[in-house]
Amino acid sequence: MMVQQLRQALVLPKILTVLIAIVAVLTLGGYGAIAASAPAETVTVHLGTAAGDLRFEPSQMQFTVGQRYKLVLDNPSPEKHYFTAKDFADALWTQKVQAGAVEVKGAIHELELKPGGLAEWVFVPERPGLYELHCAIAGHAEAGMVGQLRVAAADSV
Ligand SMILES: [Cu+2]
Repeated sequence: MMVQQLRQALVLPKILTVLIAIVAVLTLGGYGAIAASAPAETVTVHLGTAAGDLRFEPSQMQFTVGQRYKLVLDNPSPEKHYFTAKDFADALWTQKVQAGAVEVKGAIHELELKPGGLAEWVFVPERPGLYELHCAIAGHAEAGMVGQLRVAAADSV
């Protein structure tokens, strides 16, 4: 009887310690995962249309300083297009550009998308302003393949 009580007295704290450790690992792991995938707002822009129209859809985009964005660019049209917005690109911090199995880190100014192409540009705007966007293929901007990227100042809370 005495031995059994002694065993229980020794085993219970061990079980509690293991349970506390498991809870701690799960909690810390959960917070870590949340931090790694901090909320990025997804904005999708089509370069051209399936019918071959020379325009961006949408052609007006709105961003806010300090917010993390995932700009999804695709090309549903039968020809290649550019997403050219150099001043906009200079006013933000690029985390990465992902296309297929390749991830590019660092500054970027212009992306070329072939028909059916898809790229994800993850960035954080740093400076407010109104920036121009155009397709750099000869004649496309003139035909209407232009847009505006507006970056608003962060809410002063
Ligand atoms: Cu174009």
